Amino acid sequence: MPAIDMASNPNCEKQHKTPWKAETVVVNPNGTLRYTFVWIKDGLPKARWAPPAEAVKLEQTGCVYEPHVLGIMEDQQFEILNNDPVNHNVHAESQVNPAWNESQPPRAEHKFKKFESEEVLFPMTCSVHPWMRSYVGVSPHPFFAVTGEDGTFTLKGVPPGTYTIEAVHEKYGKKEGKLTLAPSGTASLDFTYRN
Ligand SMILES: [Cu+2]
Repeated sequence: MPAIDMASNPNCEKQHKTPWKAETVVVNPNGTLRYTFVWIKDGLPKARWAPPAEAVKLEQTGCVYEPHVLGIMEDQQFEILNNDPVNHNVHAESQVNPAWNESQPPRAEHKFKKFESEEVLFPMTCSVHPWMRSYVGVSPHPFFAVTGEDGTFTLKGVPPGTYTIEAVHEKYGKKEGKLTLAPSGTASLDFTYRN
């Protein structure tokens, strides 16, 4: 996790007591990998899942995107906040969904966006601050998660079936696994990345 040099922008730098570290590869204390997007890639019955009413939020605080990796459903509200005293330029570098690049001044109105199409994963960057980077996974269904501080992921309410589960990490790429879930059952799957 190399430290990020924010000296070019003192208004960003002074918001951090210690230098902010890049979140590309975050290894948890138990040796697992954080910020890996995990989702059901294949095997679900043909159905349409309605997106939740709540928006998924992406915040800019101290010139850092938070969270670093997020999942959102197709057509779900995506809310972007600038909590900083500086101008940001939010750039969705999507390839399936239309890309956009819009400035967001300090204390500006929150931005509300939607992504219409499945796309796992693409970067959100900032054209002002080259170190700012977040990743978005757009899913047609609600069965996705991002690994956290213990490296686990949980997909709840999945109908019984046989599935292809995919893990996607921004640096180490994609891994696939198969999993069969019995009615009212649970199942587990491990992914291993080697440097
Ligand atoms: Cu920025």
